Amino acid sequence: MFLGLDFSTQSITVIVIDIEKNKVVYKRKINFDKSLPHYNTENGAIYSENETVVHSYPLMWVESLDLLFNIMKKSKVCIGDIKAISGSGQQHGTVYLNDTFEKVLKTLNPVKTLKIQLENTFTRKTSPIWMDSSTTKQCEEIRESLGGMKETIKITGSNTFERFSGPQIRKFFQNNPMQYKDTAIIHLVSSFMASILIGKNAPIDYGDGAGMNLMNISTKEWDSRALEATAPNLIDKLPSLVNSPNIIGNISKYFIKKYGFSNNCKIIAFSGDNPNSLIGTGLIKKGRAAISLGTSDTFFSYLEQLSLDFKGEGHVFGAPTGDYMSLICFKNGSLAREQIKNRFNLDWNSFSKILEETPPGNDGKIMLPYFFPEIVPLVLDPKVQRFGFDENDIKRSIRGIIEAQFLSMKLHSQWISEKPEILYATGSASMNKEILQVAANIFNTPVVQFQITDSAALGASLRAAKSYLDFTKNNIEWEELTSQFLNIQDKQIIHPDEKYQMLYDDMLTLYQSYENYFLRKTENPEQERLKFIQIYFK
Ligand code: XUL
Repeated sequence: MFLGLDFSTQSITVIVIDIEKNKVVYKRKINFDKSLPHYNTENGAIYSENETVVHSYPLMWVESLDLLFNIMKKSKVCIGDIKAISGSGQQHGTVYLNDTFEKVLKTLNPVKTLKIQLENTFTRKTSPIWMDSSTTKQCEEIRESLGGMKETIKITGSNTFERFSGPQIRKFFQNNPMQYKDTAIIHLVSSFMASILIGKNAPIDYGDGAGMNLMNISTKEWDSRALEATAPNLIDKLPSLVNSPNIIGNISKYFIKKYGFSNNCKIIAFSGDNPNSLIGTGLIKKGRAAISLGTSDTFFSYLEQLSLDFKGEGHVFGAPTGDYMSLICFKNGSLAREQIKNRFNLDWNSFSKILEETPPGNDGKIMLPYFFPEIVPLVLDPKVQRFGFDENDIKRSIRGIIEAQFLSMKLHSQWISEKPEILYATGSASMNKEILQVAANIFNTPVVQFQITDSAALGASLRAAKSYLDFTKNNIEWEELTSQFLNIQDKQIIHPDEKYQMLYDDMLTLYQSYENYFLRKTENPEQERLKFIQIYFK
């Protein structure tokens, strides 16, 4: 049996797989807001008055791990049979620790909680997370020092982004120089949680390391120019980098004594939620891409070759297979869909029903869905834009937001040269067939609906299995392993409706014009919209 953990924005999930039975034998999720209400988080985050600043509590993630394993201990799962564990963390978030952290980890007492023992090891009580967009100044400074956007992309695989760890670390160094000085080590969410499991500082893997603007995307080493541009003495405060399949240690005594894990249970490097989801959705071959409809919506694909987006919107990360992956992150995902659902007091069923009843192309009504600051395209001052309808129009609002989300995704993924032949859908909204039908029509590509929505946790468990099997010389191919858990049935494939192909191609151009109009102050495309209505709706 192999265990996968996912520390996501809103919850922690555990999945245990049995690879002899090809089955998920245990799954459990803990929602931070509900189960750990004393942290007072909203969807797992703390928002400050300045809405660009979004943090969370690393101590809450620590506490959730004890809570989860306590629940699991009472289940039927035989914890002692788990051979290896890997994990996943929301990407980019940074955890700042003092020099007692590692000492405390090495001497953890199983009679006490992790929370009590670790609460004094932080130099910063809260961690900036991926939703934070408060580092525009630092992004500009780092980009400048690296010689501009193109050089930055060439070196780190991405332009500087507000949520990326490097700019966040720079902001902390500038605003809190003393606390920065007192920081002995800076972890990512993934390497922080892995450290707790192995009882010492864990390395960062190439998948999550690429989301920092600090790792050289070609050599996969810390890049001295990027480090220097970010903060002084940073090299002394960063963990080492490792290949994602590496075994980074055995589970620490705390977990053996407290929960009954085996002495030999191996820990495989943790990675970001997106690299884990790449495996959890079976994206291990050219032509496979996924849309993950979670708190954020992401579009990601396996890449056989390193290819970069010199327009600066997309990212390239290391893939757990040793290759690369592309990723584009849209912040107005589930939380934006929920804004519409809640505004009209709907449940998801009635939301879907209305979506199904409205015409593709939305009678030529367009929405730009910037409920929150957006990452792609960059919108720091959010405002929802509606063209041809108003906010009380329930039908137009529902179709408007879903079409906008997928049109934007298609528009901003055009730089990826390895074109998707099939899209795999994951995340909570992927349960909704009507939403996926819109995606299939806009991309003009079949969309596969997965029953497993927790692809990051599943991916982590599969990564644990693969590394362990390779380590014990029972080598297995990725395709063989993943296909056992992802057997796709015909009824789960949603095919594009050919009759809307031209309509959506034209609507993509129209959507782009509206984006340019709003963001780049180009000419008002109202005439173009009226022409579109004339062609398709008159
Ligand atoms: C990816 C990103 C998000 C987080 C949280 O770049 O910012 O997808 O990983 O899911």
